[in-house]
Amino acid sequence: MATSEDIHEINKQGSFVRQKNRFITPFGDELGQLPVEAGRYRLLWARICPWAHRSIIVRELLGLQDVISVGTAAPIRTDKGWEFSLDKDKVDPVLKIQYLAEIYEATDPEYTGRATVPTVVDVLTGKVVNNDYFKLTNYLETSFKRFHKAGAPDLYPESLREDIDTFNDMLFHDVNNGVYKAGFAKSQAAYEAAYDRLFSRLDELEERLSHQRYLFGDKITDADVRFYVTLVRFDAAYYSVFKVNRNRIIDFPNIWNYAKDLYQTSGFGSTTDFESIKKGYQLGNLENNPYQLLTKGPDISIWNEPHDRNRFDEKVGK
Ligand SMILES: N[C@@H](CCC(=O)N[C@@H](CS)C(=O)NCC(=O)O)C(=O)O
Repeated sequence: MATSEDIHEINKQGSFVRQKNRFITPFGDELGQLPVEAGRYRLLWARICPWAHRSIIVRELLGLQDVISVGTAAPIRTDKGWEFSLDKDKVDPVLKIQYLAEIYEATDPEYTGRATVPTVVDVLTGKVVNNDYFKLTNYLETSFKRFHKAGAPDLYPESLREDIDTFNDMLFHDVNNGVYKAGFAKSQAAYEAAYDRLFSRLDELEERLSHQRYLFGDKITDADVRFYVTLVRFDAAYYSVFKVNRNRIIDFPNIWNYAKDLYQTSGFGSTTDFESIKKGYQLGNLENNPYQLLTKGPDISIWNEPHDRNRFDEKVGK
């Protein structure tokens, strides 16, 4: 099993710094871009991973399941990294690899970074073409538009793109990655700074969601997908494992109902696996959990309880 030392870069102040993505060529129709074709790419993920979960949700919402195939690694990273041990003979049936690292090695033997999910592989060449988790959902929303199902939501409307980008940037630093900054901090000051920032952002978002159903009004956007993947991991993992315990998500009335609303929306709950999330975060780090105990709670059945977010529809007379 990997230790946190292998993978987490820490700066002089004891703060966690995330590695840069290596494969960042965009998808598109211009020269030098990755050609947008159906059946050409395979998206590799692990159910624990919030960065990968985003793309999986967007793929579902947009109806791209037959356009981009998916390979799923087991939730607990091994010493050799992500392993396709959920598959028959522990091998991804399409790429015929046991470990994700094998495809990075085959793509670039000089690559010294980590093999991370999400990873997009070109099945034609068997090479990694993109692991840009930050932009991947945007490519699915824009470059893959011609393959969207009829009636697919516009998750990245042109008129809102700038605002969504600014929001997503804040969300990344303070919330999505904020929980990791608190959890991986190696100094009290770095931990507290991340903790304070995270909860002050959550307080702001609680307020924002008190007067509209979703982050950008009455329709789901890319920003909601990004917020959801952190929310759904919070009480089951981050609250205890990353020590972000001022309060739980279920203690914020608006955020909690919003999270349930999304969970109960097709594509969100169906791709959420609490068992994998708990295992991945709680058992994935031997140093912090030497006896490998898995928490019995929290009760996840409450995610299916009714939410109150329809109240906004009534307001606009729908
Ligand atoms: N590629 C990004 C984000 C994706 C990411 O962190 N994925 C995690 C799982 S949630 C991963 O694959 N980690 C494997 C590793 O760190 O070796 C990064 O390296 O920071």
